[in-house]
Amino acid sequence: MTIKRISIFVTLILSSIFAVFILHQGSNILGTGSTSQAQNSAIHSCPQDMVWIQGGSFKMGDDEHYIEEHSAQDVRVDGFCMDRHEVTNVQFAQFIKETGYITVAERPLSVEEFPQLSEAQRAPGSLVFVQPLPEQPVRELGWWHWVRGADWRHPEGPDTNIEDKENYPVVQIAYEDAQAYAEWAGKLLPTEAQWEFAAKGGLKNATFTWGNTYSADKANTWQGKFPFKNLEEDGYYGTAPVESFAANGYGLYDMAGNVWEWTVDWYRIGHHGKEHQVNPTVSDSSKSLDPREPGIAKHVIKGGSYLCAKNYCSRFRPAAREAQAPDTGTSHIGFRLVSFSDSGKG
Ligand SMILES: [Ca+2]
Ligand SMILES: [Ca+2]
Repeated sequence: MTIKRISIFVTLILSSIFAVFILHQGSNILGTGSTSQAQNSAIHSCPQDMVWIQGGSFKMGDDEHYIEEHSAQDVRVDGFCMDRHEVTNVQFAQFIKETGYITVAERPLSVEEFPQLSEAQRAPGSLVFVQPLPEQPVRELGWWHWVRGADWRHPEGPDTNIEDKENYPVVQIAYEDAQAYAEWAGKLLPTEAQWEFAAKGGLKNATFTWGNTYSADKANTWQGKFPFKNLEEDGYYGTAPVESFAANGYGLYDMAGNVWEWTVDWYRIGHHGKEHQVNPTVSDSSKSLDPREPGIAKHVIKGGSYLCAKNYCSRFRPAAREAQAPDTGTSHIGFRLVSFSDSGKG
């Protein structure tokens, strides 16, 4: 395992330090309804399975939750098309079929870069969530296991597969894998601002994509005490097929939970400096700073996943964010794309 790939452990350990979850009340619906959204998508000729997100001003970030979301800033984004759902296994398989692309998790570590490691230690693999037994003492983040042979076709390890999971979100995707797919599809990874604006679905001052009250019926998250007890009240232990839960006000599915989603933005704590910007983004990797691992530039991921519980990593909110090293895919990170034209592949 590389130092970078190890970084997820430290990231997730320290993220729990900020695990304070405060619900607040009050919301206003500002956005258009689903009918006008569909009309907008037609007017703007979004590619198949994408919806037009009419841009606008919004409050990016949240002053009432984790510190990395502070301070909320007034920003604006221009309109764009966005994938209605997370990129699925069947979509990713088409990309692989046409290009022969080999994902990061499928590649052995290079001898040149890691001469100190044995051939076995350089074998391809990725990080997989393994639920500890209730009676089993477990250190923080001890539920993440490096598994040889884990990749997008074998999300939990070599003995698993994606048979009959065509419409599940693809996982074990490193940042460059998502970028390669985007290039093939003629689309782009979203900025954090685009993603967050879209996730809100037109709701102003709402905690979640659907309102202010948590509900297991609204998104694929984790109910019960993480990591020991998954009550599956939402019907899913792990990932769910895309569009298993209701869309938000913009017609986008799983903008909360299911799998985390990559953005192009480099990660910093907070939103300082974005005030009144149009289409803000952090595009300079040298500006990336995760205080928990200051030597590693990381991208922002959004939306939380099926592993996010109210007692741990409650980041199934539009404003929530986390840092992820570009070379590290896991069993709960995927992506979706944006576009500014109708030329992208469906
Ligand atoms: Ca679940
Ligand atoms: Ca998601």
